[in-house]
Amino acid sequence: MRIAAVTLAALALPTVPAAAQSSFTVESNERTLSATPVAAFQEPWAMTFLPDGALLVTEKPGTLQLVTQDGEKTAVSGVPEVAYGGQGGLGDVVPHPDFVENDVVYLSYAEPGEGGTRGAAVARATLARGDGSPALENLEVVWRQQPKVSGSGHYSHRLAFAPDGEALFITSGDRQKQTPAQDMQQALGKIIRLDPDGSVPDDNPFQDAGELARSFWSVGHRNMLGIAFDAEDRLWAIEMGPRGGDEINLIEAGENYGWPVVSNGRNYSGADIPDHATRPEFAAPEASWTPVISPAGLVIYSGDMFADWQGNALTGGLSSRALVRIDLGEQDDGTMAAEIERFDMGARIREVEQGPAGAVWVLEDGDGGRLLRLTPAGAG
Ligand SMILES: [Ca+2]
Ligand SMILES: [Ca+2]
Repeated sequence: MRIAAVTLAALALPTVPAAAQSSFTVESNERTLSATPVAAFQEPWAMTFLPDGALLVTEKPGTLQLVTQDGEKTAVSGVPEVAYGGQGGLGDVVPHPDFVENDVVYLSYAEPGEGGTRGAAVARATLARGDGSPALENLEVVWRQQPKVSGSGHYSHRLAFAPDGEALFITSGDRQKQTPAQDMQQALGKIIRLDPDGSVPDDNPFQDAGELARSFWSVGHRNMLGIAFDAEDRLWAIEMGPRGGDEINLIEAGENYGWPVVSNGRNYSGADIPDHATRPEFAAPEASWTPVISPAGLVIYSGDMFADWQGNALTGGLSSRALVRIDLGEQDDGTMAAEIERFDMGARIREVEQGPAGAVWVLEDGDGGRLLRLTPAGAG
């Protein structure tokens, strides 16, 4: 008991950042950015800015960190137990649209089931910060991925609120089982739309395909590690393909995005999968990548610091060790997206956010992954 008490006390103490690491530069083929290390984490997975400029950063093994813009970290108590392993653990974090009034945040995580099965879950809780020992209170699970299955991959479990704050969108990956993405009796390989309290809206598109399907917004997805609304209220999701065929999709209610029937990539076995163009009944990606970038994190930029990026999507690249900028306007080929710039980050990038004053913040992947603030080189 005494050891546990000491551990809790240590967790609650702010961790003063080590001597600030010096900035370095990262480059695309057209510009140079200054990258300032702010803090380092144990397998960071996602982050979000709170309205006052503080950050919440998730660490996959199960720790939620409250972080100042100077990199001072304090672990938040009250995080649910997570099924850590493979791609699973603590996942995304987003504030409720009315966070200023209610201090509510939403978290996703992998949770264990019976017989070694696992599934993603989403919970909401009040973030109490008053006394310097931040805690999640009144935690309530609002969604569970059904069914729980074996394995520990492709949870997806990325979160986004509709711009009006009236709906929560959850990416629910195919759990590496593939065919459930086309099965209306399983929530795998779907984008889910719920009321903020977890109830199912009666204007979701699949009202007559079974009780579970009433929660689906779109189907036929693989592993979506980014979801975001743009300034025109369009919903975008970015999805890892197999060997080739990463996708960014414009998400419409009731659409089928084709996985695993079609993909612009091929299976890891080398077996071909028919391309999207062969089956026009499935919604085709607005852009796809072969070789893959392994996209992780998605934000639509709206700041002033990089004024010419407004309306562009930014995604992190894992295998590509990159920050990728994507134009979301009509392209010559009739699609609505195209990569326009790629920064060599020299590390797998797990997450990207727009921070105060329009700086771009990214999280490196893995143990010791750094939080970096990106600004124009020479702008200080
Ligand atoms: Ca985020
Ligand atoms: Ca697809």
